[in-house]
Amino acid sequence: MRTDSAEPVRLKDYKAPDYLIDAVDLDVKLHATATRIVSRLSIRPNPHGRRDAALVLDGDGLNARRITLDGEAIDLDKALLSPDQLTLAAPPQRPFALEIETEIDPSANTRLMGLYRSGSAYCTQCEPEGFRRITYFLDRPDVLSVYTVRIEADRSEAPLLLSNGNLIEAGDLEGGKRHYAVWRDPFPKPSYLFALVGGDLGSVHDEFITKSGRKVALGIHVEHGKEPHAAYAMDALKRSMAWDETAFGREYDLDVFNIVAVSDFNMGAMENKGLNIFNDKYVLASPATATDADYAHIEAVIAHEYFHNWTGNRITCRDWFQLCLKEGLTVFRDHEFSSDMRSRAVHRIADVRALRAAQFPEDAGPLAHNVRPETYHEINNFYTATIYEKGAEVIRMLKVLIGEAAFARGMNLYFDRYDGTAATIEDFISCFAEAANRDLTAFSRWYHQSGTPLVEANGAYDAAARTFTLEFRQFSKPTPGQDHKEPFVIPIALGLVGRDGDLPLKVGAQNGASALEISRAVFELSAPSRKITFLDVPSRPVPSLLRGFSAPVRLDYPASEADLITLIAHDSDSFNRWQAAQTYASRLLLRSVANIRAGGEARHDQGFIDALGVVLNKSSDPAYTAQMITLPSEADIARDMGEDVDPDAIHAARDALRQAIGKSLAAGLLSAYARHAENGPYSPDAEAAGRRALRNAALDLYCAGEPVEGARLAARQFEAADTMTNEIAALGALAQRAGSLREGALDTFYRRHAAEALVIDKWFALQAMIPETDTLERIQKLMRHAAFSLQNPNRVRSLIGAFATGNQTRFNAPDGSGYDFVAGVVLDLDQKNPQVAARLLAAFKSWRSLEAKRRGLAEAALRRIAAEGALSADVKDIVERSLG
Ligand code: 0A1
Ligand code: ZN
Repeated sequence: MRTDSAEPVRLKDYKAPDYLIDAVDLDVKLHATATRIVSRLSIRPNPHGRRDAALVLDGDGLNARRITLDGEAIDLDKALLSPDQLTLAAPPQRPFALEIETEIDPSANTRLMGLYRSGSAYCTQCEPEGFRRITYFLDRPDVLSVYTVRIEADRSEAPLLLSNGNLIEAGDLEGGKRHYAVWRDPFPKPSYLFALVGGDLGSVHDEFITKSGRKVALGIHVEHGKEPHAAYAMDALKRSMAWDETAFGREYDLDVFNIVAVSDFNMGAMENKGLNIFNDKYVLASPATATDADYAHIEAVIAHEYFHNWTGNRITCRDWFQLCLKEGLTVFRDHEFSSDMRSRAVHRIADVRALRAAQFPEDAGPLAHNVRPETYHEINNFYTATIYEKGAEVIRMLKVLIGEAAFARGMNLYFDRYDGTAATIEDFISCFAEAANRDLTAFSRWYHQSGTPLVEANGAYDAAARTFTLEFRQFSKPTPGQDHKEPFVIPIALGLVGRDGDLPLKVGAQNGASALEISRAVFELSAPSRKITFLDVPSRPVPSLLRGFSAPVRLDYPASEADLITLIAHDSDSFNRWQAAQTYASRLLLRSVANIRAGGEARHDQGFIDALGVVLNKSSDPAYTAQMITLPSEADIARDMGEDVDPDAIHAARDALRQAIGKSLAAGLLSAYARHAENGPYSPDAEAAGRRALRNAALDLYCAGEPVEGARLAARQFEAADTMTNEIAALGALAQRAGSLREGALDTFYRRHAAEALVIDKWFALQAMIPETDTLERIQKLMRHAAFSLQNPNRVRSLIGAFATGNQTRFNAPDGSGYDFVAGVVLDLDQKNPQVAARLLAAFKSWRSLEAKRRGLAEAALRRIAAEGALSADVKDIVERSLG
């Protein structure tokens, strides 16, 4: 196993490569246990590198059988060769050809990096450092090469042979028993974008005509029999291609675009040039097997990988410190796409919920890191919510600050100037500075400083002067390695809400603020504190701050409960109407938590419940209403507490509020449930999905308030459901209460769907999240279930991942049993798949914010892992940073 080197990789040590590899010819003979790879590299000294430097190629567990330099064999005993490196001490200082033959065992590759098998298919995953598990190479993103790939295999085992680019030749061998295909990708690319697939898969074909009239053959390749389940992905792909042409002016550039879905994949999907490889969870969908959320994820991930063709592939990253250059930007682009395809308001709420759930805790704990990190031990561990989601938020802020037109000019400049190169964040930002004619140095701190800033705001109304003054202060706590922070540039979109809606914003040159500082209703907080005074304000307004969540910060404004009710009812900004309801609920819940911990009861607040009742009855946009009536999650409340977190008290407080809402609004919930019944054939579109979302959110609350009646309703829905959305929602409602109804429904669900692995993942996850004391025992039993396997990342995530991240009370069980269990699985899994093990371990990221007893138990579990002798680099990095 590759273990950690003591020294981290540092951004400041970046040096251009000493050699370049212009062309790579790969000859791959697929074999289950002994795949032969002959790699012919056209190498030349880099004019920008050091002369006479040694050539050091990366490997990872390799074994070279033969090496030649310009046709001359190199004595393997004399070459500086190890499984992890191939060194030519004095390579020619002119172009030369190096040929290397390696043999690898894809069936033994349980790390799912490099060439591995998923079922009987062969596939690859090379980002970030998987290519070196196939052959020795300069496995770094700033070495761009043109690849020609010949693949040979038994026809019966692998009738389908794919690689990047366009197919240039194919044919039979040995009378048709074997065959081969040659693929050529004319676009120079880094090794992490290389891909190869061989297998017996079912294919769906379509085509797309680009805006300049070029025909692109589209193929999606899935397990035989699942072809109809690829239709939605194909539709999403065509919409993505069209959208990138209109929204960003980006056209597809090859004659073919292939997507392959596999069931064993460490992440969501991978953007290999012209040959995206997907976790099948993000391709396969049918109404009976996929929820509306699954459809939305498929649309988003298909788009994300496709959009990488420009942001990631045509313009790639100079080094892995620049990961957010492609990931943050591509997430920004896929968010925009989904917002255009669906309701922008609802989408924004979902994105912010996800950001706060995954990124805020990361930024507040020991794993906090910059959007553009400066050191790493293991790059696999930097595919994080900070790089992806916060990276996207930073770009969104940039757009808010400089405006749409300058932003579009900056993007075009970036595409024009950096196409075909491996770029940096500085390159990217320079395009917007130029386009907007503005110094973005201070703004760039978002890339260089970690942690979520807190913005405190206060408002004062002066009735005599008819002015309203807002004062903002920003605070940033120290994060690992960063004790002091410079102020961030925080765009605060805002409005003042009066009795009849938004008031006009008039700003005077007072208190150091000038009219210029608020353009397009966006206030730029770029200093530790600033004031702004609004003029001609007829009566005390309610400020609506951080509209649309214009910056990834925590906002603290002492709005009264009456103010929050005003915002819920009248704010023109749909995000802030939702935010006001969340803020109200969160305050209420935090007070309940304090009461419960002091031996008292949960708090009751009819004013809040009535406000929700009004929202529910008005309900012109069901998807939005569903978001409005969904309370902050237990993890949200824990995050709002920040420290001394007691998950049991949080659960009790939230449960009590759900019960109170369910009881008090029972009639309204039932009526919303009835009004939003299915009214036609299934469609996954946002409108129909929104109706189901509201109906199921209403069912959930109704079950909390009226458990007996609710269970009856849920059971009826469970029996009658012909969509997975309705079926799993009913099962979730039934799972709220222990007893034979729940167990019977779980059995029925398993029998109905035993053949559908992705649905069985849901069955595992739902049980893992039951907040009851015997859940851990249930999970241990499920780990022995025939359908469970530690080898399959989706299974691990569905059972163990769902427990560690979706079951706050049981993962954080007061006796430490949840921590011990997850730590044990991490250690087992580390032997097979370190990357997935390390991700699971990151569930401990908020351990320091727990109350003292749990904190001690979580720390002990982490220390036990740290004390293990043979940890992978991945797990070692996470455990050391977690304890650091
Ligand atoms: N670039 C992919 C994500 C990805 C990253 C690493 C992987 O394996 C270690 C796989 C996929 C994306 O952003 O979609
Ligand atoms: Zn990506």
